[in-house]
Amino acid sequence: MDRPTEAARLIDDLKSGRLSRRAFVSRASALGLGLSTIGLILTACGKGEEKPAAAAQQGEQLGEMEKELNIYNWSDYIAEDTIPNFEKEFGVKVTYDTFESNEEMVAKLQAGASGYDLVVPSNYIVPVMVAGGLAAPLAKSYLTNLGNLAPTFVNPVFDPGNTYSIAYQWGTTGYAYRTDKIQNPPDSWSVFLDAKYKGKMTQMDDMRDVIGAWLRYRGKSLNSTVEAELQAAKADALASKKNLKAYISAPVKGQLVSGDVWIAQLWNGDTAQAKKEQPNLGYILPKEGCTIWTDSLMIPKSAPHKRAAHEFINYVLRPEVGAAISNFTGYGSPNQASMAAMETPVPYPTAEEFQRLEYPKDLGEAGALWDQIWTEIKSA
Ligand code: SPD
Repeated sequence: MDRPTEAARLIDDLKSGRLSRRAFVSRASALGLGLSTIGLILTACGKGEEKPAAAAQQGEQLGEMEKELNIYNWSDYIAEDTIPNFEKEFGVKVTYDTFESNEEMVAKLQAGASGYDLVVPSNYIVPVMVAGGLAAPLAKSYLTNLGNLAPTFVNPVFDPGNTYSIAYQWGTTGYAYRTDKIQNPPDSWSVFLDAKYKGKMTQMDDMRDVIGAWLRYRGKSLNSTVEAELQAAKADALASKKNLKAYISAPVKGQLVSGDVWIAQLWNGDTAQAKKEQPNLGYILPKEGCTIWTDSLMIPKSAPHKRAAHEFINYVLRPEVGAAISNFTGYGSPNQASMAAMETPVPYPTAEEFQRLEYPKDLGEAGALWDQIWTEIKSA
């Protein structure tokens, strides 16, 4: 069979459902079709592809689609049209709240009666939520677009088999700086110890990011549970605190844009968002290393609208929806079918870059010591 005929047959098989989207990507690539062409075909064939009720297998029936959905997500972490388009297509009213840290989100769920149907934890907090009985297992037969995930995000170590979570976005925690104020920015966490920028710098309001940065500064793992290493990180954090304007996470973007802050420990995507308003912004991954993380969609055990939550996850897994989210957030998409439709795809780190990056893990019993040290830093 010649190439055009074979390509046409693959498209027919994809449309009819004889071929999964993942199998289509693999066979179309083998046929020599480029990623952008494959992306366009997937996008075109994606329209009207949802067959949710029919897709559910025995034992995974979630009942009728509910009319409401309550989402709890990080701030500035979704495209402007993601929710309105979902509401229109599925006839569901979405209530959307935001949080600024994993710990804030988990505390809300632990308090009970949150009413949330979807939350977005980072790597290390997923097993904590599962162990704490806060997560509902996913009914995979409703997730017909799961094949769009890039292999790196399938079966993650923090959630074997994707039993409870599906990757949403990924990114890094380095620091943003004003290129018009700082000509030769140091590529080290030591910048926060430099009194030259006193009052013009911030670090994140996040225990894992701040203590983790100081651990890496001393050549240690950002998942350290060794008391002496954590005490050294605390000493560095206290020394740098004298130079900080505040511990502040995503909301620092406004201060970077205005020039009230020149250097801010921050995530890559939030920096990219601020750069749309303030072009004089750069982003650095310090030479000592920093965090790479994945945030995932997860359904709380107490979620009142589990069917709608599954439909939303499946919707986000569409190539065009995933691409629109990353186009807004500036973060990497775990959806390989979205890459072709992204304005500026964020490439997954190379092996060389990975030598400076580390995923945060569950700290186990040492979590209590981290909490205590963070309280001491914040209250000093
Ligand atoms: N504005 C959204 C940022 C999401 C960052 N989540 C990951 C945090 C890891 N510590």
